Amino acid sequence: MLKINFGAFFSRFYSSYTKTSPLNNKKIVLYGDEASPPVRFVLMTASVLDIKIDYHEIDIFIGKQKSEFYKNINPLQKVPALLVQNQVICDSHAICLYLCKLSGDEKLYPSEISIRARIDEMLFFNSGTLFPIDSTIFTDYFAGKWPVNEAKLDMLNFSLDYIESRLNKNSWLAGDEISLADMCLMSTITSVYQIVRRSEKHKKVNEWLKKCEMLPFYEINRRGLERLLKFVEMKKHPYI
Ligand SMILES: N[C@@H](CCC(=O)N[C@@H](CS)C(=O)NCC(=O)O)C(=O)O
Repeated sequence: MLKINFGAFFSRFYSSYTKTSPLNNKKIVLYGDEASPPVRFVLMTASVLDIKIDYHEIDIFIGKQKSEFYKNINPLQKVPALLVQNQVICDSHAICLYLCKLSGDEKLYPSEISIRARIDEMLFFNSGTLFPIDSTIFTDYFAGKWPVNEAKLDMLNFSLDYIESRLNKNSWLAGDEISLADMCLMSTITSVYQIVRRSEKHKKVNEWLKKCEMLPFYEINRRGLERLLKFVEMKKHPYI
C-alpha cells in the first residue's frame, strides 16, 4: 500500500527553476534539450535547490550539439553542459553534484558519508550501466533498428531487477528520503518506458515512479517526455 505525506513533499520540494535565490550572484547557464534525461535531471535538481539558471536550448533533433557554437562549449557534443562564469561542466552527474555543493543545501545530497556512498553508487550505476542501455535502445529506435534487440532488453531488465531489489529495502533509492539518486534514475527509466513496455514484474519500480510523478518537480520531467514522445511518434515503430 502506497502511503505518501503529500503536504511534506510539496512544501519540501516545490520550487521553479526560474525563481531567484541568494546564491545566484553567479551567472549559471544550462545548455540542453528537455527530451534528454540527463538534462531533465539537471533541471529538476536546480528546481528543487531553487537555483536560478538561464536555459539555452540545444535542439539535438536538428543536430545543434554538433554546431561550432556548441562544440566550443562542450567538445564532447553532448547535452547537458553547464557554464558557470568561465567554467564548463559537462556531465549531468557532475553538474548535479556541483549544484548541491554550490547551494549548500543538503536535501538531495546529505553530508553523511554512508548516505553519500549510496547516492554515489546509484549515480555511477546510471552513468556506467543504465543510461548507456537507454541510449543504445534509443539510438537503435531512431535508426529504424526495431524491434529492440533481445540482448539489450535483457540488459535493461537486469538493471531494473537491481533497482527493484534496492527499492525492496528502502522506499527511495538511497534510503528513506528522496535524493539525487531518485531524480537521476527516474529521468532515465521514464524515458526508456516511452518505447519499451513497463514490466509488471517490477512492482516496486512502478510504485516508486508513481510517487515521483506526484512531486512538483516531475512537471519538468513530464514536459521533456512530451517532447521526446513527439519524436518517438514520428518514427511510428511498434511499442515493445
Ligand atoms: N553522461 C552524460 C550523457 C550525455 C548524453 O549522452 N546526452 C545525449 C542526450 S540524452 C546527447 O547529447 N546526445 C547527442 C549526440 O550523441 O549526438 C550525462 O549524463 O550528461
